Parts: sequence; C-alpha cells; structure tokens
Amino acid sequence: MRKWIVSAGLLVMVVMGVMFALAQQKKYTIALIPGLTTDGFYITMHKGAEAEAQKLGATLIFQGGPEFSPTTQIPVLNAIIARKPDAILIAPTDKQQLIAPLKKAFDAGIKIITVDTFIGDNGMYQTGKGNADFPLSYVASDNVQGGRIAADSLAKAIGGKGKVYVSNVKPGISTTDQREQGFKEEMKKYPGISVLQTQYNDDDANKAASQLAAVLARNPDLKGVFGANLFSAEGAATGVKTAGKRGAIKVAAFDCPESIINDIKGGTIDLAICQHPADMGRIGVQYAVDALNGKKIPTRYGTGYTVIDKANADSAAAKAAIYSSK
Ligand code: T6T
Repeated sequence: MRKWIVSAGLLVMVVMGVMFALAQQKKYTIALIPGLTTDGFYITMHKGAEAEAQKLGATLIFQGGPEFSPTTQIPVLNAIIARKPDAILIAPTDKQQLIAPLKKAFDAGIKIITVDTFIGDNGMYQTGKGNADFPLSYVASDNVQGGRIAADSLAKAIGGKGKVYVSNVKPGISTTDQREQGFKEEMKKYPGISVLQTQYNDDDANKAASQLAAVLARNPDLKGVFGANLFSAEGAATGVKTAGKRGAIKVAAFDCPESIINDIKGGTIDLAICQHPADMGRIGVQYAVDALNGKKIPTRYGTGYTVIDKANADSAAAKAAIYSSK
C-alpha cells in the first residue's frame, strides 16, 4: 500500500513537471496596434515591444493604420482579431469609438492592454464600472502632468505674461485631451497669461504651421505656443521660423523626434517633453505575457518623462530620450 502511494505521488509530480514544461514552451502571439505606423513615437514603442517579445519568446505582430484615425484603425483591429492573437496591445485613436470594436476582441477571449492612449473616461480599468473597464491595464505617460510641465515652462519662458495657445490634434484622443486639460488648469496660476482658443490640426504639421501664421495675424503680440504632440509641435516650430519670430514666440513641444535637439539649440523650441515609448512597448509585452501565464498585473503603469532644454541638450539622458524614425 505504502509503495503504491509513493509511486502515485511520483506520477503526479512527473505529470505536473510535464505540464509546467509545456506551459513554459507555449509561444504567445501578441499584436501591437499603434495610433499610426509612420510616427517616430510608435516606431520607438515597436522597438521596445519587439526586444521584450524576443526576450520572452513571444511572437509580436505590428500592424496599424496610415493616419491617427478610428476610420483606418478599426479595420486593422478587425483583421487582427481574425488572426486570433493571444493578446492585443493597442493605442486607441479615440476614447469612445474604439470601445465597441475592442469589446469584440475581448469577447473573443483576447487579452487587451492599452498603451499610450485609453478608452472610456479616465483610463481606470477592471473597476467593474462602465462599458470600458475590460482592458487589463493602461501603460502610458501621465498626460495631465505633462500638460502642467509644459504650462509652467512656457509661463517661465514668457516672463509670466502674454498670449499663448495650444496646437492640438483633435478632440476625443485621451492623451492630447489630457495634455490640454493639464496645461489650461496650470495656466490659471498665471493671471498675466491668457490662453487663446485651441487650434486643431488633425495630426498634420503643415496645417499646424499655417494655423500659427493665422493666430499671429490676429494676435501680433502672441508670446507662446504649446504643441501638444509631435506633429503639432513640429508644425508650430515651422510656423514660428517662417514668420521670422524665432525666440520671440516661445515653443513648448511634446515629444522628441530626431530634429528636436537642433530646434532647441537653434532657439526655435524652448523645451521638449519626451515620453518613453520604448518602455511602453516593453512593459506592455511583459504584462501581456504575465497575464497569459495567469499572473495578476497592475491596472496602471506610468512610464515617466525626460525634459530637454538648452541646458541639458547635450547630455546622455537627452540623447537616449530621442525617438527613432525607422
Ligand atoms: O504624442 C504621441 C502620442 O502620445 C499621442 O497619443 C499621439 O501623438 C503622438 O504619437 C506623437 O505624434
């Protein structure tokens, strides 16, 4: 009898060992759907995600639309759902319009994590409330705080008085909405500054540049602009150069393409708030694999910022914060 118990025990251990080994061998497929594919911010996020996927033995699919829009992103999402990946990491291009399409992925048993942007009202998931709490986690910058940093630096740069405005993408995007919100809240601390009407550029730097010219024509005493994402900031900087107002109109830029250091050194841009997109990709993949292995993952991870201005433009930290363009 005792012998029998010992052999049964051994058998159970062997079976468990085999099951553990099989679980270790399962090669997960994770899809990363960016806001758009040609933006250095998402190219850099892809690099971080790919490196982590290789480390963890997962397969990463990177597929997205040609512009930052639900119209081009939703068909990509549907095509990805049809390929039945184990998990989807996505930067939703609209807070509301991506809820129903992502619910379809969730209903198909795919684990969902949002990176950079969120769906719903506030990026708080797994609360048991509302129709957008089903993603497992939100991995991103603190965008309200980013807007506050931009406001304080711009206020300082213009000596606490004058007219400024926000160059933004379009309403409905969680990140850029929150940056504008943080910027405007913080600017209330500066009674000498008036914030003019926001200009929406549809993620088009040329449009942002023409808008700078139009705002300046209406307000020749314009003192500053906050470019709330990469293309808004690039466009605002081009507008300032074209108007011959380098140094006279201060620019606070969100995001850090390769051109940013030259623009800072050349005096067109006063400061740039760099996000850490590679970390978003890396943590996103890590969380997806953990969740697929049955581990509980945090519902929020903040990736932080590196702020660059003339004083630290040559530092190693500033160089490391620049996004890749390919
Ligand atoms: O600013 C980033 C990203 O955080 C935002 O959601 C959309 O625009 C960028 O991709 C920069 O172009």
